[in-house]
Amino acid sequence: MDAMTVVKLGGSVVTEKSKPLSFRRDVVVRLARELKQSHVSPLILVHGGGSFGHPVAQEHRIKGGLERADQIPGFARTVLQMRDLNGRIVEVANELGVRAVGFPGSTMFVTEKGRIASASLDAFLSCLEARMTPVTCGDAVFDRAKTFTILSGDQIAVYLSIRLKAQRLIFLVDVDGVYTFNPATQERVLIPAYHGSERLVPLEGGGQEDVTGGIVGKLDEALAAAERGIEVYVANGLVPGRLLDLLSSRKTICTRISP
Ligand code: IP8
Repeated sequence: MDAMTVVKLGGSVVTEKSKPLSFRRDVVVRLARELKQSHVSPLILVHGGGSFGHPVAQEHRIKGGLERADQIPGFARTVLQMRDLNGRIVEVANELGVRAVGFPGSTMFVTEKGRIASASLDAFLSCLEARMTPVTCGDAVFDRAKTFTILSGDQIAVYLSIRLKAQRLIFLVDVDGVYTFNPATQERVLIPAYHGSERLVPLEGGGQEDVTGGIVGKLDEALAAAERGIEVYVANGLVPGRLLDLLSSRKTICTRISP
């Protein structure tokens, strides 16, 4: 198999985070078009929860695990809503000519204390071998210690990138990349390269309702991939052309994560 590309579509890109269950169809159409135009293959897509995942997960305190039986319908609802979002993304991708097949995270991953402990990748790998594009997502999943929890799409994207020896991992978010402070002006500055020690400005959309840690969680995960030699980028998925630039190895506005 040729060098693998993994693209994580942030929840703040594929949904409007402030409005419950609001799918950004127009954005997903454009991103699918850029994917198609790039001819990149093999390709894995991972997406986040946005307004389909985080509010319901927070309402039922799914991340902390099973404490009371009345959380169970909330767990099931989170899984259902993520399937709904996954289905919509897969549908749009196919409309635009990307041969995508959905594998929601809850169907593949079991965690232990929130970290991936096992992955059933048989069908997922068959999908790649058939030159199709598997689309998975952050999800409510079963957990060996807590019964259930929330697994972020970021952790999944890094796990798959490392396990399948991806060449590139691109995180699409709703800002231009990673920002730090300029202490002199107190202004935020986009950093072209993040090495793990810079002081960050948390800017990714929403923030508080994000049950999986927002930009800081993302960067912790991303560094683990970069440390294994994978090219890792954080770029704005809401600006047309940035994804296509990265996929075409063209210079673009983004942050490269490198240890
Ligand atoms: O948005 C979390 O995935 P993320 C998914 O990638 C849920 O952190 C269900 C909240």
